[in-house]
Amino acid sequence: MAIELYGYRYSVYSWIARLALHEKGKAYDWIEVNPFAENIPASYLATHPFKRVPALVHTGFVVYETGAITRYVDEAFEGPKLQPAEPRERARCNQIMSIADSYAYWPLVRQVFSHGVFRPLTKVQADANEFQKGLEAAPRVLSALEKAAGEGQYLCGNQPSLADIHLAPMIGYFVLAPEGKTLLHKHRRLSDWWAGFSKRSAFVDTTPQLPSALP
Ligand SMILES: N[C@@H](CCC(=O)N[C@@H](CS)C(=O)NCC(=O)O)C(=O)O
Repeated sequence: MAIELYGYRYSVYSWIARLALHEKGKAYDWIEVNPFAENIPASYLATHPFKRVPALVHTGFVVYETGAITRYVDEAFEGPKLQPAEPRERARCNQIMSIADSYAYWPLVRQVFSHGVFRPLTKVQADANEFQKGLEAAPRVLSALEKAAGEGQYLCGNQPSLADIHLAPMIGYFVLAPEGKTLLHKHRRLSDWWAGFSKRSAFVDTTPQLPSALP
């Protein structure tokens, strides 16, 4: 059963979708789409009317929105279960995914990583004010995640779940800024989780290769 994943190599949400497929052990074809480009193919715009990535196509079934994709991957295919069955653990898993989308993505990725790491690397004008705003917003997000995380090896117990898969790429980009790493290390649970999860082969294998610094 062919799976096609449309994504952009540096996109954190595409990374989440790839990570879910790797954790599930499902092979897929990768189709590169840069959502920031001006010439996005019309066929992709028909697939994703909001011009974002990723989108997944599985034997004619199209799904976009990363949480919907990863839940579909978990529920449609054989492999390790990536969502807790127990209602409270499952609610916690969904809560962490939603915190990541609603409160972590913008400051951690679009402000700290983009303006502190990616733009300087690619010689695109960075805004120090945006970077600072991200650093100021991050502690509240990290404290909330620290509180939501359980005491198991992973965020929701002792098995990896979609909560880990949703949050880890965002933290992965955030800690590339030394200031981000310092803030993460103020949180014991999150630091311990990060030290373990970031070594998983699915995570290492899907980590985007950032462009090397341009002269
Ligand atoms: N709600 C979407 C968000 C996806 C998203 O924002 N993707 C970013 C890349 S990480 C994107 O396509 N950005 C293009 C833009 O902002 O124009 C999801 O869950 O998939």
